[in-house]
Amino acid sequence: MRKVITYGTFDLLHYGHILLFQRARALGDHLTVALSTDEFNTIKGKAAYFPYHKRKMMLEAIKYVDAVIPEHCWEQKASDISNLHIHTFVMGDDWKGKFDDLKAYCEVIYLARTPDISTTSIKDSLQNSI
Ligand code: C2G
Repeated sequence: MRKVITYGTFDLLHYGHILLFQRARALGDHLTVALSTDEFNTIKGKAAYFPYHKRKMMLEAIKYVDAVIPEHCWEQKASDISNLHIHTFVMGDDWKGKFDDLKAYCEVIYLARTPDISTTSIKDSLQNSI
């Protein structure tokens, strides 16, 4: 079984996230999403609108997602890849080059971000519509 993994906060789930999952899943037979915990989001300087358990529940409802694990820190990727026998690590290309060190463990693929949509743009447009 060819396993794929990707990492992120996935707050205010939108079609850009879904298109990432769809393309990542198509690279193998199984997709694991490592979902940033609320505590790790604080380290990332992000405050998710939805708490971890709600973001997890939504991801688990997506047909392209086979498993959701917590992302507690930046440094867990190599051990996740080894422990879960991952073949391919995928991120959107805003991260291009940032995780090339993982090529020692698995295939590393950066997929083009979906243009014109982001959690931040959703928050900003809602803020401006008040
Ligand atoms: N993404 C995308 N297209 C968009 C928006 C996001 O392809 N329009 C992708 C991003 O490139 C990323 C993933 O969706 O690969 C998740 O994005 P975020 O939830 O913003 O995650 P991020 O804060 O980048 O956290 O250790 C890695 C970090 O956890 C990544």
